Amino acid sequence: MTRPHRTVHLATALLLSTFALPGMSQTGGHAGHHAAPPAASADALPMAEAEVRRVDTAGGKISLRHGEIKNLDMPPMTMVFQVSDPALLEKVKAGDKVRFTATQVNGAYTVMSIEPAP
Ligand SMILES: [Cu+2]
Repeated sequence: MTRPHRTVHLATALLLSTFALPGMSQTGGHAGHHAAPPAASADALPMAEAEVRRVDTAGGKISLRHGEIKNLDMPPMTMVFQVSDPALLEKVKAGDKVRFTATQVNGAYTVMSIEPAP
């Protein structure tokens, strides 16, 4: 009974080539893919605690002595973060105890939200 088996494979090949054709004919599809917004949203990130060491408003960076960051699998340490919005740096100053969320954006650790600790 090799005949039905071969028929199934032929049908699969036809199906695959049918699905592949529309994608190959789309010349503008690649650029559109890269313009897609990042899946990460600040709302979904867990809050971490930190003390502000230095605020670099001009450079858009902040140095934090932070506690564990669960979503980044990072132990407590002092390090420099990028910020997603320079306006975040206006809310805090060196010495402040803060709560913040962070994630990786294009490989750089980035603060997505920050607020003075209650
Ligand atoms: Cu760190």
